Amino acid sequence: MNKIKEILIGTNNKGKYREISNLLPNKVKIHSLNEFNILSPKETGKTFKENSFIKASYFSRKTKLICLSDDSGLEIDLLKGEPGIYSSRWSGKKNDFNLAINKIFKKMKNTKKNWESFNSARFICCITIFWPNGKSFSSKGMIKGKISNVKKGKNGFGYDPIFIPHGYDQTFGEMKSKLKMSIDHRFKAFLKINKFFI
Ligand code: ITT
Repeated sequence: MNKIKEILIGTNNKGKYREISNLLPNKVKIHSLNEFNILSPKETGKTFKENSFIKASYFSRKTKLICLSDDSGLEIDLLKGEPGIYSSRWSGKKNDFNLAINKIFKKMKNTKKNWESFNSARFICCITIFWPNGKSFSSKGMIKGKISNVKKGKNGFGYDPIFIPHGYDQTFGEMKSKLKMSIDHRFKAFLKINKFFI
C-alpha cells in the first residue's frame, strides 16, 4: 500500500483542524482549505459517515488532493440523540456555541426537572479519506460521557465545556488538550486510519 505523504484536511472548523493536524505524523505534508477558494458542500447525508464522505469526496475532487474530512457531533440520550448530525447547525449562522449549549440546557430541563440523574451522552466522529482515483475509507470513533450542568473550562471548542467523559471529573474544556486528544472520539476514529500514514 502506498502511504499517504500529502493530504488536505477538509474542514472549516479550526478546532478540528488543530486536533487532526496534531494526530497526523510530522512528515506528512498538510494542506488546509485556506489555500483554496472553495465553498463547503451541503451536508445532506443522514449519518456522520455519509456527511464525512460528502465533504472528503467534494474537496478531493475540487483540489485533486487526497482529502480527510471529519463529521462529528454530540448525541444526548435524554434528547433522543440530538443534536447529533445537527451539532454544528445548533450554533446558528454565527457558530455561537453559547447559543447551542443554552439550547441543550433548556431542552434537558424541559424534558426532565432532575435531568442530571438521567444523563448520558456521547461524542461521535466519522473520518473519511478520499483519494483522487475514487478510492475511499471511513472509520468511526466514540467516547461516552455525561453533560455538565454548568459550562466549565476554556480549552477546546464547540461543546467541550459541557462534556465530561466517563472516568474523569473534568469537562473536555477543562482538560489539557493533549489529554483530550489522546482519549476522544476523533483519536479513536484516527487509530483505525493511521495505517495509511505510518
Ligand atoms: P466542517 O464541516 O467544515 O468540518 P463543522 O463545524 O460544520 O466543520 P460538523 O458538521 O462535523 O463540522 O459539526 C460538528 C460539530 O460538533 C462541531 O461544530 C462541533 O461544535 C461539535 N464537535 C465535534 N467534535 C467536537 C469536539 O471534539 N469537541 C467539541 N465539540 C465538537
